[in-house]
Amino acid sequence: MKLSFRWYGENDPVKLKYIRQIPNMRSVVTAVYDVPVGEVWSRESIAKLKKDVEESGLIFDIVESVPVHEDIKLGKSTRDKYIENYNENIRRLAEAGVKVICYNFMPVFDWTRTQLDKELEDGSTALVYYKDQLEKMDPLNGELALPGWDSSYKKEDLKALFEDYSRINKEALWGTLQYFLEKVIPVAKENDINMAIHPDDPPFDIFGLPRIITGEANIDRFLKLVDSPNNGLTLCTGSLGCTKSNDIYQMIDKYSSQGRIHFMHVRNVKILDDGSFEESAHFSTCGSLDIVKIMEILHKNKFQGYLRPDHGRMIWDETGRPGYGLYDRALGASYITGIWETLEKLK
Ligand code: DNO
Repeated sequence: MKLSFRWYGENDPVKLKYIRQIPNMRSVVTAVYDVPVGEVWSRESIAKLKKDVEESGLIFDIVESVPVHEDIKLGKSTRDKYIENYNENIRRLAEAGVKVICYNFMPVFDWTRTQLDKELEDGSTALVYYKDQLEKMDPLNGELALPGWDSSYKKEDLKALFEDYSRINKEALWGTLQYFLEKVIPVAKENDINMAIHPDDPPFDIFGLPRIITGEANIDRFLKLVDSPNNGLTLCTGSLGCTKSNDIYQMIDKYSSQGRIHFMHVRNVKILDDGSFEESAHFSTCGSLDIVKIMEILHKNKFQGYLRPDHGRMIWDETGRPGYGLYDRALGASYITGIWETLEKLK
């Protein structure tokens, strides 16, 4: 397992030197943030990231995310230009030593939560998804801003995008995904890069927008669209595991034994009776997922990919980007490292 930590670049209050001080830390997961979605990343920006990360004593070899332009998902006539830009990003990142690229294929919005600062029993705050709150959210008013969302959309852009998506169904989205993969995976292969799609979070339709990377049957279908090891997964335990309809352990076992998981996002969630969920500390008894069991499965299957602790709570009065503070993610990293070390020693 290659332990890694997400970093949002030089404006991130979590400094690289703090990340370096987390025991067993290896790689920094980051991206170029100064370029609009769909454009080519400059070699200078990529080189700067690499330099910053390496100077702090860490490795720059995994990127999250190279986002996919909506025209590609919608199958618009402009998609070929954006796919060529995407392929150019793959080539440039490979030149810089990157081995894995994480991306997603969620229409319009990336991960969605309904509240960013829900106070838990212990006084920490966490990201939550409450069904009743979601019903009251209006994505079209342009005022919602979640940490994972592209904030460059204006009200009019969102309206136009929703209209575009109202004209395509899930099968059409599968078709545009296949088209994208058929053009991108050969370039990834030539450049020795593993592509790792992130599942939809949460793994069901929201705001009437279609979502397809949601569970085992669909992931089986996804992996066959282009049946190559370069076409793989970011397996996010919190995304797929926030609904009881997914057997997260069975999925991790199956896809890691097939060598198709290139990146693990490990986080715990507490599933509530009505299907809502709260993000919790990584420790198993804090949420509904058995993190030890997850690590045991990966260990049994000799997982050698990248793994990062995913969202953390805000603890010890830390402020900053919700889900991406230092302290709770560092606790998560240490917990995961402890489990892995124990499994290694008990071998
Ligand atoms: C959430 C993240 C996602 C992920 C993208 C990948 O915290 O895991 O935003 O980076 O979906 O494209």
